[in-house]
Amino acid sequence: MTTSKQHIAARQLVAGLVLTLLGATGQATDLYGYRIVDKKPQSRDTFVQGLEIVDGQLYVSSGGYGESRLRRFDFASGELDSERGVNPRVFAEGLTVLGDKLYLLTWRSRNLLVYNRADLTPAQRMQIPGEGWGLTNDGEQLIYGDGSDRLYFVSPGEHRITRTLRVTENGAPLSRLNELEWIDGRIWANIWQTDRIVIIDPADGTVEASVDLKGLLPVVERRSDTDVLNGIARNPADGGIWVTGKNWPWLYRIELVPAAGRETPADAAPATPASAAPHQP
Ligand SMILES: [Ca+2]
Repeated sequence: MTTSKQHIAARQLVAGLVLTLLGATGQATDLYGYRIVDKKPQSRDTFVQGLEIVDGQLYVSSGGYGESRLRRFDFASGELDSERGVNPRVFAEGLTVLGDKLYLLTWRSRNLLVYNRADLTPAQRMQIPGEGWGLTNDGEQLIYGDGSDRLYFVSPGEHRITRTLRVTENGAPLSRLNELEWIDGRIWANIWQTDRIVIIDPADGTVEASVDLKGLLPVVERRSDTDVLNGIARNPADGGIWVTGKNWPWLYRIELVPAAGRETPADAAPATPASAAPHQP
């Protein structure tokens, strides 16, 4: 065999192996783009860490030391319903509402803060072993991430981690999982410092789909403190999917559009241009 033929044969062998692996694991990721179908204004001082819509109300947590807060709005009108500051030594992260409680993660305080949903008064706190990033729930358990490729399921009644899920994309660990949303039996996750959302099978941690949101916030709308895409909320009333970013002026309602034949997810979604602001998850 000539050298060139050997190269071709080797390439065919590798391609065959890749196809075999994809076929065997069923991990060919579906790729999506997006279409904007609606938008609502958001205060530009909102360093979005948690976003959720429950019973017609939008819950937003905003991060920063000395600036962290929890806000609740009437989603239809956009009117502020309630606001609560957080201990200035705490950096607020993701939030979720489950039953009559609201849960708020902290970045490095090793605490999950629990509030009474009715009036947003503090109720109790749960310890977590490490950092806190994104938070959602599946109707029974809390699900949070710590910036790694792991998601933790927490029993709110027992105050303990019941399960750890390793998230993989095409067989490789996928880390920097940030804001989360439980949608139709799947976990949607922002990937920190990218314009990408992934859709995860909670049974085995496999990334089933990748959504490229590049260009969602127009360049002309960006300012020096505009930070990365972060925040996913499904409106249970109509199934609408809303996304936003840190210090973005808009919440966008999007629909997914299949992006067949696009480049690989890693190439398709480069990070949003870095802003002057320090980056925190
Ligand atoms: Ca969310």
